[in-house]
Amino acid sequence: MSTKTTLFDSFKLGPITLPNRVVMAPLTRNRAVAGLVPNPLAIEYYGQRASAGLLISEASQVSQQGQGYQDTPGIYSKEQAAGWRKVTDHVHAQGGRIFIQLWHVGRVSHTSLQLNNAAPVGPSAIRAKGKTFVGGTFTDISEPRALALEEIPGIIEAFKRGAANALAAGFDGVEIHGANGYLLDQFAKDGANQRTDRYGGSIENRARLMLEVAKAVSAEAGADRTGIRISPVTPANDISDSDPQPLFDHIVDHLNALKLVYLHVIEGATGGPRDNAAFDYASLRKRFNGAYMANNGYDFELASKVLAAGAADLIAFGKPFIANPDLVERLRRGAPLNAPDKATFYGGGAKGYTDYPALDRAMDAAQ
Ligand code: 8OZ
Repeated sequence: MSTKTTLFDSFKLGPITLPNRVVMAPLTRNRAVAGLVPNPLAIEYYGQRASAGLLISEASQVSQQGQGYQDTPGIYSKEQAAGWRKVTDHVHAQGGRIFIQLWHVGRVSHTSLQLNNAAPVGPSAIRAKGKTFVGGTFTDISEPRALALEEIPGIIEAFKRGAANALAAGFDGVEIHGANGYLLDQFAKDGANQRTDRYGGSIENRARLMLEVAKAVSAEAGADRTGIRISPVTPANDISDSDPQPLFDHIVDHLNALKLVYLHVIEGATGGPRDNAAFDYASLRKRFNGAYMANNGYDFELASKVLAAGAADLIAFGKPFIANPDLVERLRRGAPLNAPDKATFYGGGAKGYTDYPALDRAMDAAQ
C-alpha cells in the first residue's frame, strides 16, 4: 500500500489543521487605501482563495520606516488592524486559515515614503541598485543610512508589536519576512552588511537580528504560530552573500531551537530560475524539525514529486494563486489554469484582483 504524501493530504501545523498542502504564497498587490489600510476588496480576494491549506497575506510593514513601495498595507496602526480584522473574519467564515507576513524593507525604500523624507535604513550605507514603485512609477531606490546600534531594539519591538496587532486582528499566525533582500536578509548577507559591531562581520553577528526578531515574535505570537521566510541565494533587490550555505545552516539551526512552526524557503532566484546558484536545501530540511514549506516555480508535477519524496511538507504557490482563486480544486481535477495578467499585479482595483473566474464560472463562460 502506498502512503506517499500528496498535495491533498491534511497537515497539522502547530495547533491548526490544514486540509491540504497547497499554500498561497505572500503576494504584494499595492492596493491599500488611505492610512495604508487593506483595500476593502482584499476581503473578497482572500476569501475567494480560502480553500488553500493556508493563506499567507501580502507583506505588511511593521512601521512606516519599514515601507518600501506605494500602497502596501501596514500592521502598525489601529485602522490597519481593523481593516485586517475584516479580512480574517471573512476568510474564517469561508472555512480558511490565514497568517500575515510581517515586513521591514530596510534599505529597499524611497525617501518619499519615509517620515520627513528621511533616508531609508539598512545595516550599512550601501545603496541597493534597483527600482522601487512609488508615485505610480518605478524609481531608483534611495541611498540608505546605517542603523545606529541603539536603534536596533526599536526594530525588534516593531516586529513584536506587528505580531501582537496581527493576532488581535484575528490572524492564525505570523510569517517573518526574512527573504528577498529586505532588512533581515540585508543584515544576514555580507553584500549589504559591512558593520563592525555585534550585528556585522561573523555569521553569528550577521544572523543575530533575524534570530532576535524570531525570538521576540515567537514569544509574542507563540512559536507554534510563527513561521519565517528565507531565500538563501536570491539576487532579489541586489542582495548577495559570499558563502550562503554555512550562513543559512547556522540560521536554521537557531530557528529550530526556537521551535518555529515552519520554515518557508524560496529555492533559487525569487520568481526566476530555481538553479541560479548551488545550494543544499536538504541541509536546511534536515536541521529543522518544524514544517518545511518549499516555494518558487512549483507546478503540480514538481510539488507532487517533492512531497512524495518527503523533501517538503507544504508547497507555496505564488503567481498561480493570483489567477486561480480555486487553485486547489484545479490541481485536484487536473483542470487548466487561468494565466496571470502581469499588468494588474501591482496597484489598481478589482481588475486582475477579484475578477479571475473560478472553475465553474470559467466553464459556464466557455459554453
Ligand atoms: C514584488 C513587489 C514588491 C515587493 C517580495 C514583498 O519580493 C515582496 C515584493 C514583491 O518579497
